Amino acid sequence: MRNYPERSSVIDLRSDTVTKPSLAMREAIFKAEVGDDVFGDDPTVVKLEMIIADLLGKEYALFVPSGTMANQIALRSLTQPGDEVILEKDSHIFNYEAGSASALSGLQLLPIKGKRGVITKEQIEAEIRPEDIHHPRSKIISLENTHNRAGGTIFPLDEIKRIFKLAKENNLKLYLDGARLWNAVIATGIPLHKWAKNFHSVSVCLSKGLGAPIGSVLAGDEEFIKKARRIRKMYGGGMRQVGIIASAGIYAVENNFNRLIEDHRNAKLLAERLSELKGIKIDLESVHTNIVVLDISESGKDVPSVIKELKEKGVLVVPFGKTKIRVVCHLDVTRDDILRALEKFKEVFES
Ligand code: TLP
Repeated sequence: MRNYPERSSVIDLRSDTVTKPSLAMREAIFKAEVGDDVFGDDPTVVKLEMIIADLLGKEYALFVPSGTMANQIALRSLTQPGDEVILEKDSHIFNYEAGSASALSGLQLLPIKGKRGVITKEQIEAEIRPEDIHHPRSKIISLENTHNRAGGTIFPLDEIKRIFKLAKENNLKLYLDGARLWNAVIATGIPLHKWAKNFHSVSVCLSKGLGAPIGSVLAGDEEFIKKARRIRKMYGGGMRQVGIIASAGIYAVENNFNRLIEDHRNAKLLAERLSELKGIKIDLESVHTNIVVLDISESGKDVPSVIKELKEKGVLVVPFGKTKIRVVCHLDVTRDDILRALEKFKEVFES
């Protein structure tokens, strides 16, 4: 029997989804006013939707259980089976949503390989289908900001503006998976509405860096949200006294948004120090926010055994492909935890 460290001493860097509600957040949950949200009666959900719609500069917003459901509702609301979605090859929708765009909406996905998660207007333009009965109809361009698999990278606003213009000229909808758009805002100082203005619709997640236990919000115009509400019901995402959860989302936006800068500083420190260790390669220029991706192919070690060794020392991380490991900084890891984690990495890579 191995002696694993006590749970409390574990430094969990697997994702920013692992955070637990603080006492203050739980108090907000405790006090939440509720009603049946399928009837539109939950005042706390309505308040959250209004806050997010306002922040994003959109007409309406819709609270949904997860980022995956937000993405899938958006795709379904904007397409017919057989339509095509242009997206980046490493995007969450293409890699981590269990094939649901095809399974639930009958969509064909057209992936384009980007650089640090960024695809250009020219790359997209080359893939837009001409009107022809043989082709699927190009319908949506979907971007991700920040880009998870590229390591939390920021999609430059100028390129987004060019892509938006292209989308309008070709009668396509531009959609943003903004699960971590909050991080892009804090890293650049560009407010949410300035990003969102370039998209037909946007989703943001409350249960990543912001630290709420559950929930995402989808935003757009009245017609889109009306359709999205129907699809949410179809997908089983219509929830009842869900102000209980929305209250945590409101608390998260009000209290945990500005502090994301701390996660970015921790990620930078971690990336710089880890890149000095033998056999670890990190693209330091891609460390824009709270995520660090380590390439260990030159260490002579394999990913599963590094993960196991780190786990035995009380540090949790996830595999990110055959030779890579992802490390994510968040609300529940302090600078001190980061320094302790660095010591453990040192023991694994320099022993
Ligand atoms: N990402 C998770 C895993 O699914 C990989 C993580 O740990 O990072 N969009 C983006 C950009 C995401 O990173 C995620 C979650 C989602 C959507 C989906 O959110 P949930 O998990 O709420 O369905």
